[in-house]
Amino acid sequence: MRHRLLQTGPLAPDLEAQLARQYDIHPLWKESDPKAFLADHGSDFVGLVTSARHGADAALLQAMPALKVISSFGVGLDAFDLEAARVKGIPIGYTPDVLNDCVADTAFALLMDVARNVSAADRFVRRGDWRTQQFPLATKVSGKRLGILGMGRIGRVIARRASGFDMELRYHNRRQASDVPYGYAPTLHELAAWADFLVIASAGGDETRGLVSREILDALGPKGYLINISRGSVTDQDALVDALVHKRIAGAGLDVFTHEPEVPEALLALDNVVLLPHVASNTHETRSDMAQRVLDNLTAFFAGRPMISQAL
Ligand code: 8YV
Repeated sequence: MRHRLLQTGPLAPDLEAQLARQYDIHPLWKESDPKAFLADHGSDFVGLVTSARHGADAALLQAMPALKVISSFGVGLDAFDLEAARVKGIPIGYTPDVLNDCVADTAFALLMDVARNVSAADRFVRRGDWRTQQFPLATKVSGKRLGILGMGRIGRVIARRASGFDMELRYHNRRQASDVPYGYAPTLHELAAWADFLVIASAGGDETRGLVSREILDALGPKGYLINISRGSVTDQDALVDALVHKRIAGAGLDVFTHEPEVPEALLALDNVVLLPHVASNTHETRSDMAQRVLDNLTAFFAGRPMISQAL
């Protein structure tokens, strides 16, 4: 008998095909009234397949009394009610590590782009402005100071990339990490005041909400750049927009926003901002590795083994 799983939202076609081969899986988002469906059938499912984007809230967990396991596509856990899952003793499989390289690469793509005006220069050429104008000077990256908020798995890979650019590096984290050689800034304010580039690589969720506030942006200052490949929630987005519009910081490279896919209108007109549609992990290679981890976590759980990457 195949295990019955519930799926919260669409996933890559290959992953969906694999899941359908191995499990009796039901697409919740295709139901016209998902709440009513859960009330009638929630107890049929032993597993939940979801993603960092869709997560699982307390209401969903409550509606699935037979639930034994969650397998999530993505590393972020901010869309999960972790306490509700913990109380119910439901382990959450997720996909850390396999996306570190691509997310770190994207941090550097944004950093290089916003400092050297790559996207803005591309727009300049396409508009035909090269024929009549000189493109303005940009900001040097090599040898500059890189501050990283969050020295976790992804922060560490960003730090390694920085050595190729001969950058000076410091970080701020809840706790100082004993196993990295970089300077520790005891406060985020200190880090921002020191850095030329501040990269947000911390987790999202309540613990980091609004950490990059107006005061932090002002500490970063008119020559400083902010890069965010984590979650929009880590910044006070209104304060960030205000700082960018009034040039109280030099620029920003943003892969994430507070209410995706909404992007503040004021940012669209700014040449000192690079905007990406939350694509840091979106490469064929990494998405395939993440999909495999979703499957491997489930296989391990149903074989009675610990999942490969288990958050709870
Ligand atoms: C995904 C992410 O794009 O893994 C995460 O936490 O934010 C991204 O890799 C996406 O959230 C998957 O749903």
